[in-house]
Amino acid sequence: MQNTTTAQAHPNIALVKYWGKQSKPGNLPATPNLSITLSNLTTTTKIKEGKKDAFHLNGEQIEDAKIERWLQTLRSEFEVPSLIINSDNNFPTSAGLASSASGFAALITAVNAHCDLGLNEEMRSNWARQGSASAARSIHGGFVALVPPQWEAMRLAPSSHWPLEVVVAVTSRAAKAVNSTQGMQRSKQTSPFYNAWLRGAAEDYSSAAQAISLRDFTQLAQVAELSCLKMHSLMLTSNPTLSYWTPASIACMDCVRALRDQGHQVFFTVDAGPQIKAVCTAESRPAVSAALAQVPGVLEIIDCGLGEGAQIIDQ
Ligand code: 2P0
Repeated sequence: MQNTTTAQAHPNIALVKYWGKQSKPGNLPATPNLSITLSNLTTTTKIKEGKKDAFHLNGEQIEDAKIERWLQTLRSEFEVPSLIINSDNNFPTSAGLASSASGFAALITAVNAHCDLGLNEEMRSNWARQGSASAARSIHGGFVALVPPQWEAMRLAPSSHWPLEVVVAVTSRAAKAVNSTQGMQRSKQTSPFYNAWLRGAAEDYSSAAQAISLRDFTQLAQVAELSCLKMHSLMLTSNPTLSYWTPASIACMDCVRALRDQGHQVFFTVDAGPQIKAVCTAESRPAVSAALAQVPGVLEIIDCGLGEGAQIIDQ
């Protein structure tokens, strides 16, 4: 075993959303979902052995029940010593930028290498999913699907297949009040639209997968925006309501629609937070970045390409 092992992973953005879990164990999504892995936004996780487990996030030691439970489950199958984990994000944490996705993907990748667990990509994806379902997708780069029956993420296509770009408009850096796990549970229990959401997901997934395979931007834009807005309808109709948007989030969506009316290839997606992700072609990216930067309330613009999967960078 080595002294320190460092892994990196990128967040991913779902184009067909996951919002709701199956009742069985294993942290299994209720619906098929599909994402793109980003570049530029990065989680770097270093691990080494210690006398007891300790977790530092962005330089501060914190207690994280999710990570503790996850380590306990991992230790029920493997010999894993006490670990000092240092995880740093170069982007806002817990603010709808999928820091738990890149976090668990980097963590299982680091632990696997450090403790020589012998996990292949499918197995790492399986373990990442048990920490956070969206993390299963960040094991891979490019276009990624998380689908039944295995619920281990698989790469649909590499980044080179269709080098889309993503402009992230940050409208708030505050951590969200209700985390995704609690939010999903609330939506499942209380939203009158939950069953309709389940019924529509397979069709949305197939349509998005086909659009990616054909590089059909118009079809992908239509299905991805619809999946996003259906998910936010579930959120808004949960009781108590889950309202993740700021006024600037809505203004950014209008801005993206206006850009599309001007002929740009761009669509938006929004996760459990107030940031807008505008997915676009390389040709439209400068206009999209410039227009979103002008929207009142936008604090920062982050331009990303499509990124690679989780990997060891130092051991
Ligand atoms: C997604 N999100 O598909 C959706 C869209 C947020 C909105 O997956 O309970 O942190 O840890 O499995 O993976 C965020 O949920 O939830 C998420 P858990 P996770 O990207």
